[in-house]
Amino acid sequence: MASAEAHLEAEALPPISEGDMNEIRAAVEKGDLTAAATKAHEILANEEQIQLHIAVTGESGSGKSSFVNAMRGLQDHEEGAAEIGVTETTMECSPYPHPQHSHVIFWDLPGIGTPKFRPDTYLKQVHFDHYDFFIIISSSRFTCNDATLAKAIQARGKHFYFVRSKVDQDVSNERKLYNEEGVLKAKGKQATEIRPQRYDEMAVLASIRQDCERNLARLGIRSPQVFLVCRDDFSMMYDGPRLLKTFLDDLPSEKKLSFLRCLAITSREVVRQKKKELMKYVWLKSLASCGASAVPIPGLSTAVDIAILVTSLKEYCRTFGLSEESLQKLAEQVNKPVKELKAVIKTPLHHEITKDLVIKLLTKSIGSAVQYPLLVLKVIPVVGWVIGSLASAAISFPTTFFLLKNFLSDAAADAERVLQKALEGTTQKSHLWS
Ligand SMILES: Nc1nc2c(ncn2[C@@H]2O[C@H](COP(=O)(O)OP(=O)(O)OP(=O)(O)O)[C@@H](O)[C@H]2O)c(=O)[nH]1
Ligand SMILES: [Mg+2]
Repeated sequence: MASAEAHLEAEALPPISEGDMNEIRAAVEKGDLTAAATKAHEILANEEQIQLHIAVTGESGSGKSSFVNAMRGLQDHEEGAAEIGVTETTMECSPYPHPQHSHVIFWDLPGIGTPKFRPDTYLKQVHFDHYDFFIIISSSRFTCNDATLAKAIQARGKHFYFVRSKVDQDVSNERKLYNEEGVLKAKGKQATEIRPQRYDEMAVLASIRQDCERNLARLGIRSPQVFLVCRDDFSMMYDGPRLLKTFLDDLPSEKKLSFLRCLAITSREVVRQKKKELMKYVWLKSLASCGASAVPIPGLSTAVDIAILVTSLKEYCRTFGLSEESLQKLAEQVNKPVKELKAVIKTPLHHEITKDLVIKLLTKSIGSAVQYPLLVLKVIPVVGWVIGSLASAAISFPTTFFLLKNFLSDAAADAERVLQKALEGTTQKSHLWS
């Protein structure tokens, strides 16, 4: 476990209402720790119920279902994947919850502009209000239907994103015009005037992006932004990482954690963002664990609700891909023995989180709680100082606080090491969001 002191920087608050915060503060000031813990419980339970509905739309055959599968980390052939095909396949709005985080739901919508789904009635037919934001996909130039749809979404005050799919095909087609050394083969005036003499993938991508943006501007979309993706290695390649970051930046703060939970660990930045968001909830979890269900821990002078801690540690493992299933999947993806990935992990895996393990970790973190109680009060905003004045919480609160905080930091560090190991010796680079 990392030292307690190392992680003691002032914590940001989770996105909870002022009313909820005042209720907690008032309960603690009255010395009613049970009421404060019950409120913390309620806030956490509500957070877990937050759903995120993401609509994926666009013309028939543009790659919507493939995109939904990519976002859910599924190959097209895997169980539970959306049906894909070269003929029109998606005829109704189909929900696809993320396999590990079912509160994030991707909606595979039917293509716009087919006889059954006319542009003027489309948004009503697909129940517009249901979605948090829209992704409009095109595999070539965006059409008039796409632009009409974007304007209608914008007029109703929601975000939309233009995604240009199948960019791997364009890159591969363009590459064929160059020889193995990357020198342009085509000699015609047409080819040489519009292409550089040496192959340059970034230039190819920039030109597709500019073409899409120009075409959207012509259709009346102001300052359009287009993201180029392909379904394979979606979150690592082309504009995939930038697209995910943009979704995250645009989401209201109360929905960020839901989205972050389901992001694959593809960069150190993803790990950092997940950790940062989860950290905001640590003090609430600690508070909830001091509530009515807290029971004395044999051998420790503290009473704690162990079940909350078990659930929280399991959540950290799931969010950072530290489970047998996730590691196995990653090992297959990068073609490495799972043993190699596991060798860099220092924290217990998801299935190893038990009541006994938590009691062992509590014993360790009680040392930090005794050693740094004042620091805890300093870094936990709003309620820290009042909690410190309550005898019943004086030890259990900082003890669980340190346990959760340290486990979270260690799990994040493990996730970074696993990522590094997974990418070692491959040509794939971890993309940073920048
Ligand atoms: N090379 C390549 N092919 C893709 C990509 N995305 C989708 N495809 C292929 O494009 C075809 C259509 O993909 P779908 O995902 O079924 O398209 P859709 O928009 O859901 O189609 P409908 O449901 O009929 O409206 C399939 O053959 C996919 O394999 C991609 O990024 N790269
Ligand atoms: Mg489809």
